[in-house]
Amino acid sequence: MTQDLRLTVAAQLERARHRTTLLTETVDDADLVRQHSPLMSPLVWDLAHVGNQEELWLVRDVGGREPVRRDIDELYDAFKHPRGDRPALPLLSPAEARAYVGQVRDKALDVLDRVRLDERRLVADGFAFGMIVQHEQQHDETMLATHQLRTGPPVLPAVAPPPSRGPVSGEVLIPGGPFTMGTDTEAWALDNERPAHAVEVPAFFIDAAPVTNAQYAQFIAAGGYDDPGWWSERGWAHRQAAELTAPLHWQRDGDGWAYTRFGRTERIVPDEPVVHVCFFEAQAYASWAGRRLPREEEWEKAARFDPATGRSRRYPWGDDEPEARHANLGQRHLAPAPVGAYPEGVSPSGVHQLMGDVWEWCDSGFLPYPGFTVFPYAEYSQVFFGGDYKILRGGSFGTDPAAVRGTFRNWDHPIRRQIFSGFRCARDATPGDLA
Ligand code: AVJ
Ligand code: FE
Repeated sequence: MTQDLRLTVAAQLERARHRTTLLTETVDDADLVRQHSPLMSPLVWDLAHVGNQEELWLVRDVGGREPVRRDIDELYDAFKHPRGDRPALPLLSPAEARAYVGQVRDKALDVLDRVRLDERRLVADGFAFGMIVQHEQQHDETMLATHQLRTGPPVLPAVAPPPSRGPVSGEVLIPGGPFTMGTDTEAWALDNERPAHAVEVPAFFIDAAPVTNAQYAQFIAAGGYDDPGWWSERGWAHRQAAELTAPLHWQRDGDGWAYTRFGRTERIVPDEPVVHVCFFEAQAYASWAGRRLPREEEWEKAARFDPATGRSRRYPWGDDEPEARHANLGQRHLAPAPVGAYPEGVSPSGVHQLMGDVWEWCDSGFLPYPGFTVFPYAEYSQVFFGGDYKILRGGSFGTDPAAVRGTFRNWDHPIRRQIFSGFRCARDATPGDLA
């Protein structure tokens, strides 16, 4: 068991590093140090920051070893310098950053060989290693978003996502009653996913699939961006100030739309989930459609609750780890897959594509669950609770399976849309629906 776990951890660290390497070796040094958007760090900052977190947790804390570099912690502390200021810092050069992350990794693997995995809660079930694997994969998704914002010819390999295996439309009724939200048993779950607790969720309807480009284009064509009636007050103010007229990266193409993705321009694919919309756009679409966004507990119940057993599953399809047949995760494809592409990933209630493709905005703020305790550090979750954030669930095509679960909680400001964010709609069930 222990040896198995060590091998699993080593393989996961290796997979994350393989991805980091792909994202940082496909552009030249000038591209690595450039800031492609004020919202994003230079790629070389993410690279060294990934190494620095690994050094802080695995080399120094778990391993009790001497620092690899004692002089750079402050440069790579995300709380010390906002993203927009990072290009001006005396950062490690690309060559220095690569050497640094390599040295840290060698030491971390040595620590992995020697550490007793059951000695401290921090290392039980390999948690600290899993946290660092997830951290690197999270920054890899951030770096993928930076790639999407950079200009120039394509550099990343793009394998087309699988086709739809059949139409999926309409909505699904999720019965009212309690379900278990969050987890006590998921070994690498982060503190904000804990503890497991019962939540009473009244019956509701949720879309069987995420909202597609074709559906979203109808909202635009119907004048949705010009009618404040569909928008919240704050949403409309933002729509005006930011001059939103369509999802990020969309451009007019004759009577239709095209988008540029990772350097390739093509017509929008009608039955692909819409991506690169902010919370306010998602909310406006939902009210135009006579619907609303799901609340976080509704999303999780639709994804995990099995009405036959009353149990909450790890994933919509069951308890098995994600495989390519279940969901569009892990940057295998550089786009969401069309609706209907993953019949094997469907939830017990018949909801498709909850995991992968696009992060789904929920109409909930980021708050601790009852009984929350910080573990292992307050700056992952706690400092963000109650801030100006909305929850996103399910992961995107750019999220690694190691960095998402049925219980995983992501959050961002409601105006953000450089992330791979989409949504699906929901509505209350009325007594008539249940009769
Ligand atoms: C959980 C995705 C909001 O990227 O800001 C990375 C994850 N925390 N480094 C982020 C994270 C520290 C975080 N999100
Ligand atoms: Fe980080």
